[in-house]
Amino acid sequence: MNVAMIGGGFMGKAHAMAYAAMPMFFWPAPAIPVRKVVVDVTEAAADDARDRFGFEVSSSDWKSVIERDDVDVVDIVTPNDSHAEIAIAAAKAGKHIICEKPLARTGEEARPMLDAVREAGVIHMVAFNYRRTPAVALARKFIDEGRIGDIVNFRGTYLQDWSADPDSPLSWRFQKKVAGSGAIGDIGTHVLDFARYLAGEITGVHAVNRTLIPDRPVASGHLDKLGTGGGGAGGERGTVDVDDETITLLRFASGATGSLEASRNAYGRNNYLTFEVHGTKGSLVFNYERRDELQVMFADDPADARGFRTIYTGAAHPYGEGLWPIPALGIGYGETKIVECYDFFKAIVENTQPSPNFEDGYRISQIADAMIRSGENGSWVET
Ligand code: 4PW
Repeated sequence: MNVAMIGGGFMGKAHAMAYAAMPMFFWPAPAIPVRKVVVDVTEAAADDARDRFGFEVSSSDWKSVIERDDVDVVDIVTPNDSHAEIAIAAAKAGKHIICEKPLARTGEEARPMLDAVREAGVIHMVAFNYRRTPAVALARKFIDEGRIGDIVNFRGTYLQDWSADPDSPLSWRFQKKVAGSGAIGDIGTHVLDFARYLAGEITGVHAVNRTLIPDRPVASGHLDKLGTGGGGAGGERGTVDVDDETITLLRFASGATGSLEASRNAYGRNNYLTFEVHGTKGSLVFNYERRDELQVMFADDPADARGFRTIYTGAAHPYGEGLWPIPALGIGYGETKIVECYDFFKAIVENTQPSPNFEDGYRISQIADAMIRSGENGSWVET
């Protein structure tokens, strides 16, 4: 199945690796992803991505690429401001689509993307990859089996420090016209995906949002300087017009309550994506920085054995048939993208919509919008 990947940066590397590796892990593969065309902002950048990521051809013209008869799948790996235009055009061209998260800068921008894929009848996915960590899928399995009873609370975090230094570059992630929002849309949406996947639909939010670092050194070049640390002191600085942290209360349709924290100002927290789910019969705890592990507590354990214990995921757990055979051999970021790729191509072959898809992406963008409104008016906002 021929793939056109639009964008060749940090996430382009992750997606390209997944296309190459997926059949090695899940065999026979539902389909073989062919790295057909890679698109970047200039011919030189596209040629470099072609050679580095193993695509057959390169282009700097995404509009002509998505019309090619030899392209089956369009993979949108560009900054947020171009997701909608590319996705709507790809849907009209009848291509199946995977789009990096967040789906769009706002719910209003996401809605026509959902309408377009529904109208075209294509398969669509939004790349909230972390739910495909086997330990996270195991948590969902235990919840579905009733092992922790009815969910009472969800609390999630996504704390990072790659841009906690005020002299780290002004990534597009800090510019509203490109990103739409800051920590809320870039990392808070991952927590929203966990929350909806594990605890169900969200009906209300009450947010406190902040921009701790009001300006940053202007970055050069088209590639995002994500994670390059400081060093920009003394040069031209640009305004940060989005949030860099949020603490939000959540209400769920089920009656459960919860909280979400997302911050770029958390020195010492590298990729601290966590959840803790409490139910009427037990609890589940996950920390992406220890992603082979799921902490479980089942209240129906014998009284003298009741407490958290650690499950290390392996062959007996979700996706274990394709990943590494021995528990705790190590799930990496790459494996979450490989699993995501497997589920996407399996959905295409079986003609069934995967999750999360553009409907999930639209809902999450709506909830993110509500978090921003709540932060502005200081009250609960229904979603
Ligand atoms: O979704 C991505 C996260 O997994 C973000 O866009 C950047 O990479 C920042 O954190 C990680």
